[in-house]
Amino acid sequence: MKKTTTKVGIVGTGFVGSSIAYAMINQGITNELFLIDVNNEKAKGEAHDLSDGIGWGQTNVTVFAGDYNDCKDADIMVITAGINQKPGQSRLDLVDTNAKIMTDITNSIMASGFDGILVIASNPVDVLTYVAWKASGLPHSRVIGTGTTLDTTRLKSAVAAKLAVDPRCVHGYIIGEHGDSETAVWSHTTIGGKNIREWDGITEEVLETMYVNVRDAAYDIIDKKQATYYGIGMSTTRIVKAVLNNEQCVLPISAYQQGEYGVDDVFTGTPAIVGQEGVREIIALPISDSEHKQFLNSVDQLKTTIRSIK
Ligand code: 6V0
Repeated sequence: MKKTTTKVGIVGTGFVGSSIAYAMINQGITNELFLIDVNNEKAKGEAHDLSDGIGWGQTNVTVFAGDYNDCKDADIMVITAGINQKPGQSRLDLVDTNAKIMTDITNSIMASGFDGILVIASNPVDVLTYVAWKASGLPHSRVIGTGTTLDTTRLKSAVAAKLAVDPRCVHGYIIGEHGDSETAVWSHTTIGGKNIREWDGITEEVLETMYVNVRDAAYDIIDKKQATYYGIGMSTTRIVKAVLNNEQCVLPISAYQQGEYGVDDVFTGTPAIVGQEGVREIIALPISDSEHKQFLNSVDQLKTTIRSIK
């Protein structure tokens, strides 16, 4: 009989993990949600607090603090554990500490007999998705990094504010590293089917300012409130929903590249079709030469970082 209930686990219940849990509960996308953290008291406290809201939620959700045995029959495991950026730190600065944490956690998840989809949010996310894939032994289609989903929704918001339209009506992507070398695909950014460069008030300077503000958004937010979490909470929830509902939806996730953009053996942000089997296929956008050059530079940085892991 087809399974009708869904079970999702989150490892790491800090700012990001608890924000993902909160967004998931509010959108009522799973029946069961369990939380794991090296600090078990924190996981228990978050589970209790989140459970207290279910009476006013969309749907009944069982929320509890679990352990790695609970991963065995989970549909999706989301990993958010690790250190976050401190003011002035780049995402790539976190790699050595977080690669070790990612390997340990992935090994523990897989030891349970887990046979679902991994969704990685910890930074540097493209590099750690590669690390998790290697450690898991899963097909690359079942390991998804949050990639540039957050950057892309930031781009939608920036364009929407400039043109006074709904962010959901802005179609475009940030691709490449979720980080300092990311690329805005202006050549395929449209609002109502009209390319952004054809809108009144849009100049190359305006586009560059929007790009820089999107790229540097995390630095700005971290300066002001020490961490970023609501945006990634909603972005990760969007990916989890696409998998659980078998949406075959196009999302700019970190996916394993096999030549689509002239690069291979790296996970990075590109639009891809996502459903219950994970990543069905990457969409190879016909990006401009300058966008492609920037994307290749981004991939070089990711590969160098992967090679540097101690
Ligand atoms: P946080 O609030 O410090 O939470 C991290 C949590 O991980 C803590 O509760 C730790 O106890 C836990 N933890 C650490 N090691 C382990 C372990 N071995 N097993 C289980 N739990 C462990 O950090 P925050 O939640 O702010 O950030 C988490 C990660 O998400 C960082 O790497 C961030 O850089 C990253 N982000 C990723 C984003 C994205 O777009 N992908 C966006 C924002 C942050």
